[in-house]
Amino acid sequence: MKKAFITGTTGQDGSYLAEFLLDKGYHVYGLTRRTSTQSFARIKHLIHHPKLTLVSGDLIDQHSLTYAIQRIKPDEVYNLAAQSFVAASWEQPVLTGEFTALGVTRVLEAVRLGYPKAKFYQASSSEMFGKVREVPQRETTPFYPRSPYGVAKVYGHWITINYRESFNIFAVSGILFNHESPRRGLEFVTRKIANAVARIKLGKQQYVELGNLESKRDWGYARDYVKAMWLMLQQDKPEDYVIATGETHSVKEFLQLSCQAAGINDWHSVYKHNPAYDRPAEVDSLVGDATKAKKKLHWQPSISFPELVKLMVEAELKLEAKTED
Ligand code: NAP
Ligand code: G4F
Repeated sequence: MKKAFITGTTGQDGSYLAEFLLDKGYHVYGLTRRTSTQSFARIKHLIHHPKLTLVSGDLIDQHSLTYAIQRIKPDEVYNLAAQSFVAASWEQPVLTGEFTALGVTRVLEAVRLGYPKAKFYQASSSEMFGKVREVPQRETTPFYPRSPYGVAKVYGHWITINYRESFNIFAVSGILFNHESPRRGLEFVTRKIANAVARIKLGKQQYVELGNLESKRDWGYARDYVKAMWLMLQQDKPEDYVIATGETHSVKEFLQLSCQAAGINDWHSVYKHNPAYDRPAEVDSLVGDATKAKKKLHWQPSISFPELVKLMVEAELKLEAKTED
């Protein structure tokens, strides 16, 4: 039986990846950090699974990581944990650097010292392309990060490559473009819109306050993207891959389609601009070229942009209909 160690198990991607690997018969060890209230909402349906073991630790605590990997001897390590909210990275730049940048080195050190045979996956991000140098962005496109988060991810990306080249560790970096789902945190724009639109439809809220409606993202479905992570670790050679849909859409389009899916005729009537959500430096437009992943991993997205929006709005309508404020 294969063993996988996931950091960030309680997050959007970690929860889908845990499900995916458990379905494949893996024993999954999920790192969780100690908090005064538990953050298990996304994995509550898996908690009693006989092949899921939760392991206590933190990206900031080297010993907890090294000890876990030494003990578990995992075949695969997925480093998904991070301070992942771009807007918060200007408010907490040092913490973002600690978790999102140095945290990667700590997990790599844990692999190097604890079990160097483990294959390692790093959750890199299209946010590294920032002020884009090329359209569409591919594996060879130079980076120009625009936030402390993006800068931290560039560090994580290069330290992964460095451990591959220095210590011969099977370490890969997946450069994933935005991927969304009903499990997305409420602070991210897609879930924020889907949830607000559902609440407006049900009479629980009047409007949604947003920042820049013109920025564009290459939005895919999170379930598809965790499969790509696994595929990268099943290859003979460790290589880095871009994972994206190849389509870009604006925040405005997301809002329009969400209103349509909820049966709200005029999106202008439910929207207000709030400059508090504008960013000190914006990533205006991202669109990825996943040709390499399609050729070598035989990976492709399973749903379209309108299907993703509909899926998210329908999930919020269900959720909000059964939740009281
Ligand atoms: P997410 O929902 O915000 O999950 C982040 C996870 O990291 C949570 O489980 C969180 O634990 C954990 N975490 C944060 N700080 C930690 C620490 N110090 N020690 C241990 N665990 C810690 O993020 P996601 O959307 O699933 O993304 C997964 C990874 O992919 C992240 O690295 C993100 O930066 C990257 N990424 C995401 C996207 C995207 O579109 N989703 C695109 C490219 C790259 P708690 O539950 O305790 O907070
Ligand atoms: O949903 P967002 O916060 O995601 P962002 O910044 O693209 O980051 C996400 O994707 C990255 C991959 O490219 C990941 F690495 C990262 O971890 C995260 O998952 O914002 C998307 C866009 C931005 O341009 C933002 O300015 O939406 C714009 N936006 C407009 N109004 C808003 C809002 N974003 C948020 N969060 N909230 C708003 O009210």
